[in-house]
Amino acid sequence: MKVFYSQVCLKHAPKYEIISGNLIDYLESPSRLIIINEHLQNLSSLSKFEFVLPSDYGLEPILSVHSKDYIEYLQTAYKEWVKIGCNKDGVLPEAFLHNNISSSSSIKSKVKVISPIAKAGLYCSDLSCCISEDTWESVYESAQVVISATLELQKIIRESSSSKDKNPFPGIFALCRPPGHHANSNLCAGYCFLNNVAISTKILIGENKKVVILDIDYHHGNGTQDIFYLNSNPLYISLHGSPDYPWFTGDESEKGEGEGEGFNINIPLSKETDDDEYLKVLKKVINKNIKPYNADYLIVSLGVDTYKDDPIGGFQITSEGFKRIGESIKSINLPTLFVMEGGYHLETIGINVGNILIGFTT
Ligand code: Q9C
Ligand code: ZN
Repeated sequence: MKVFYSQVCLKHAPKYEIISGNLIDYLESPSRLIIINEHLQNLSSLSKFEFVLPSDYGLEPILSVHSKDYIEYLQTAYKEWVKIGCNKDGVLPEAFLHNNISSSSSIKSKVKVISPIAKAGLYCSDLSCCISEDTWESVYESAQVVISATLELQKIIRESSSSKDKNPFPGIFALCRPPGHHANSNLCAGYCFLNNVAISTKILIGENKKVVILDIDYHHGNGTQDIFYLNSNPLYISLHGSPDYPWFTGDESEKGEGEGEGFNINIPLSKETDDDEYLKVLKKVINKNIKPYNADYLIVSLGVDTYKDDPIGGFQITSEGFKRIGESIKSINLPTLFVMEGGYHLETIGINVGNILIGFTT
């Protein structure tokens, strides 16, 4: 399996975040990627994984998902922030612009967002998305890793169907950070800045392909849901812990709207969910929803923060459980792009990601 990876993704390294009122070390750390990479490198003695550097496809694919003003904000936020004397560790909002900020529509329409501090509250919806000096470089590279992986998967599919030597369901892994599934077209949230999976999906849809997004990160992928809420392609399916972050979305009743109605499927689960229960639910959704959709590609939002000892997520999934999850994903029988999302238990993050991919390939 090809693994797309770049060290530029390691540069983004905020110092801290606020969780449940506590100021803590930033959990979405560069070491996460280093550990996964090392673990896969070690497995490669069995020639399982082949590492590939991304190419640069520019801003165009990114702008198919995100607004121009939001991208400009991400590019300039840190510089503007330090220019007015704010903390050099990075940008964090101190006030948020809410829809109900004022009952007077005349005040609402006059809200002025000029200061870098005000902008932070406009483009960021929580306190876990600090923008440090190198953030944009890593965020951009993370998207390029996923774009490169998407194009490679497409290429493999095209070549295999023309030569008729069907190797029917290859997989590719985009080992990237920062993650993406909490970001929507103009908001960063939950360690996410650009929605990598959405960018990849848009590329495939642009080639008239049908896509299923299976989001197995512990947290509800509110950004991905929002981006595609009105669309019947992709089919978005999320299995996530509830009640938990992002707190306001992820209910079963959110099914999509208009043409998109029925193409957004949320499966909230309790923290007690163990391997057997999780696999039962996953197999059911594969048979009942994923297979009948008849997609051309599967994109997996791969979080391993479902692991039993994850510091912020955590069902009761074991390392062995991840192998079985990988096997189930293989049974979907589609060309598959795995895109790295969450997972914060550093002692096992390598093994757990490795086990998903081993389950998928063997
Ligand atoms: N009590 C991803 O896994 N704060 N993002 C959580 C928990 C933010 C998680 C607070 C968690 C974001 C990609
Ligand atoms: Zn997560």
